[in-house]
Amino acid sequence: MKKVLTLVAAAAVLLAACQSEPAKIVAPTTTGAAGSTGALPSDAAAVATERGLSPDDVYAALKTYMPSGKTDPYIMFSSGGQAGQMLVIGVPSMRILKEIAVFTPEPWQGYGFGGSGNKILEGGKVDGKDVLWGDTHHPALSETDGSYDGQFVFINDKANARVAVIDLRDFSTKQIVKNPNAINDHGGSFVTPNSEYVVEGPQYASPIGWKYAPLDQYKDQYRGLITFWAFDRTKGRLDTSKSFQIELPPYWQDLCDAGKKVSDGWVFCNSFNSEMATGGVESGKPPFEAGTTKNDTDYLHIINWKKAAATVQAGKTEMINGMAVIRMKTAIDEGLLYFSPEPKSPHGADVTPGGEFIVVGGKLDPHVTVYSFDKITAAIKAGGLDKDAYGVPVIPLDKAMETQVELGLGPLHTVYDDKGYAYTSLFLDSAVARWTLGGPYADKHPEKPWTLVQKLPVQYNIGHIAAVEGDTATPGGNFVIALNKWSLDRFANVGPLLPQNFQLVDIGKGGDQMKVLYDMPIGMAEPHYAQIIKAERLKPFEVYPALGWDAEKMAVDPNAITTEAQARIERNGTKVEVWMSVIRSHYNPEQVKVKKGDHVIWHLSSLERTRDATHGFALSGYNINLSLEPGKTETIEFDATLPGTFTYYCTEFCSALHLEMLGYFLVEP
Ligand code: K7E
Ligand code: CUA
Repeated sequence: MKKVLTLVAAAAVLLAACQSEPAKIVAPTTTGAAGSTGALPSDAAAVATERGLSPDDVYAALKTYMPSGKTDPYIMFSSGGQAGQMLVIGVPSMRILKEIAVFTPEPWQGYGFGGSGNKILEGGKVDGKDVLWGDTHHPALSETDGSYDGQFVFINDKANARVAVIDLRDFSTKQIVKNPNAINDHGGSFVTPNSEYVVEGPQYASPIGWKYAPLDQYKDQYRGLITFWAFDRTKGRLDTSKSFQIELPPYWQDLCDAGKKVSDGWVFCNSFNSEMATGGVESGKPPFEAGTTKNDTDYLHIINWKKAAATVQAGKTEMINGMAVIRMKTAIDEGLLYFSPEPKSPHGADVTPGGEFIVVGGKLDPHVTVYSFDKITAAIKAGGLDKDAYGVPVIPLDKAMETQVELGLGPLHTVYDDKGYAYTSLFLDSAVARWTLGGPYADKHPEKPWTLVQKLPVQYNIGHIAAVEGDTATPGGNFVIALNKWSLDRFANVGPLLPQNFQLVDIGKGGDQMKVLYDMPIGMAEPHYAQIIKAERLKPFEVYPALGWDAEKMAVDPNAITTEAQARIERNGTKVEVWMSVIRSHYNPEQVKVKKGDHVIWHLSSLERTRDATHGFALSGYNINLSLEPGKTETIEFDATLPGTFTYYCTEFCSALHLEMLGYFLVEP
C-alpha cells in the first residue's frame, strides 16, 4: 500500500525538520485522510534524499513551485538594465513571462523593424539621431491614491534622459520622450500618487539644454534639473506642453520618491556631491570617488510639486527648448524648494506607506536616517532657516530627523510590508535588514520601534530590493526580492560575464524569520529596480478588441481591412499601396510585384480572433519584421531600392501549414 500524507501534514513535518539541525527527510508513516488539496507521494522523501535536498530546500520548493496551468498571484515589472527593456516575471515562481521592448529594437515583438515600433523609437532620438538602446533603472507603475492601478508602467533611460510609457492593456510601449534639457537622468521614473506627473530626477550636473561649458565654470554654469512630465491618462501619453522642470544646484540629485497620503504634494530626492567635485585625476586632482565623499553630509531635496505646478500656472517660468523651467531663484522665492542634510553618501529616499517618514540610506554609514514629514513642515513654518551656497533654505538635520536606525554596512534602498516592517538592502554586508517602524506603525508588530530585528545574508552585493506593492500606500507583504549585483558561485559558469541574481525571500507573516527561497539568474543585463503588483489588478486584452486595431494609437486603423475580399494592390504612378489580410495559413495577396524604385506602402491586417493565433511577417532583404497578434493592423513603408526576388513569410509557427504561409515580393530591375 502506498504511504500518503496530506500536504498540510507534509508541510508540518518539513517545518518541524527545519527548526532542528540538518536532518534527513523521512517519509511519514501516517496514511490516508488525503485532503482535497491532494496527497504527497511517499517517494517525495526519496527524491529529496536522492537530490540531497535539505528540509529548507523542500520548504522552498513547496513555496515556489507553480503547477502547469496555474498562475502566479504577483507580477514583477523589472528594469531590463542595459538591455533597454522591461522584464515581466511571475512571483513566486520566478518565471519570465515577457520582455517588453522599450528603448531597444526587439524582433519577436516586431519592434523597430518597419512597423509602428519605429515611430515610437523615433520619439527617443537624441538631436535627430537614433539611440537604439537604453540603461533602464526604475520602473514606476501608475498609481491611484498611492496604490498601483495596473494601467500603465513608466521607465527611465539613465544614459540619455528619456522616459517611456508602457500601456498594460497590451504590455507594449506607446511613447518615448527625450528630455529636451538634460542629457542623463536617474531619479526616475517615479509617479505622484494619482499619476499626475511622472518624475524624472537628474543625476550628473551639466549645463541646462546640453550646452557647452568648461568644468572650471561648474558652480556657475552646471545645474541639476528635475522634470515633472504631465501624464494624460485618457490619452496614455506624457504631455510636454503641460510638463515642467525645476532648476537645482549642481549637486548630483539621485533617487526620488513622491510623498503620499499625509505628504501628498511633495517629492523627496537624495543627492551626493554637495562638494561639487569635478574630477580630474589625470591632472593630479582628487578622483571623483574621493572628491564626492569629502563632506559628512549631502542634501535631501524637499520639493513641493503642487506649489511648483501653481507657479507654472502663474507663468513664472522660462521656456527652454519647449519646456517650462522654474528657475532656482523662483523656486526659492516661491517656497517650493528646501534641503536637509543627509549623512554619508546617501542613496535611496523611500517614503513610508502612509507618507509620514522618508527613509534615506547612507552608502558609507551603517544607519538609515528617518526624516519626519511633520517635523519638516513644522521647520518650514517656523522659518529662520540658514541657506546653502545657492540660497536654498536648509532645515537642520535635528529639526527634520525622527531617528536613525543602525542596520549594517552599505544601506541603499528600503521597501515596506503590511505588518509595520521595513526592509533595507545592505550592499556591503550582502544582506537584507528587516527592521521595525515606529510612529503609527508601532502597534502593528510586537517589537520595539525603530529596531533591527533580522539580517538575512543574500548572494551577493544586493542593490535594490522589491516587495509586494512595497513602495505604495498599501503594501502586500509575503515576499521581498533581493536584486543582487553579483552571483559568483550561484550558477553554472557561463564565462567571465556573470548573470545577476534575483533572490526570492519569504518574509512570512511577520514574526517568522526571513528565508531565501529561490535564485533566479538574469542573464541579459543588470536590472536596477523592480515593482511587484498583485496580478488581480492587471486586466490586459486577450486579443485586440476589434479587427484592424492600431496598437500604437489604441484605436481602429482607417487603413485596416476586415475581410479577405478587401485585400488588394493599387498603383498610382510610382506609388504602390498594398492592403494585405493575414489569417491561418495564408497572406492575401501572395504575390506582390513592383518596379525598382517604387515607393511601397503596405498595410497588414490580422483577421484572427483566436487567442494566441499570432502571425509574423518577415520580408527578406529589407530588414522588415512584424508581429501580428489577433486583430492587429500594421503599416510598413519603404522604397523598393533592391531589385530581385524576395519572399515574405510567417515567423510564428501558427498552424500545421505554417511553413506554407509565405508570398513572393518581386522587384523588377
Ligand atoms: Cu542601481 Cu536605483 Cu539606479 Cu540603487 S540605483 S542599486
Ligand atoms: Cu502564420 Cu505561421
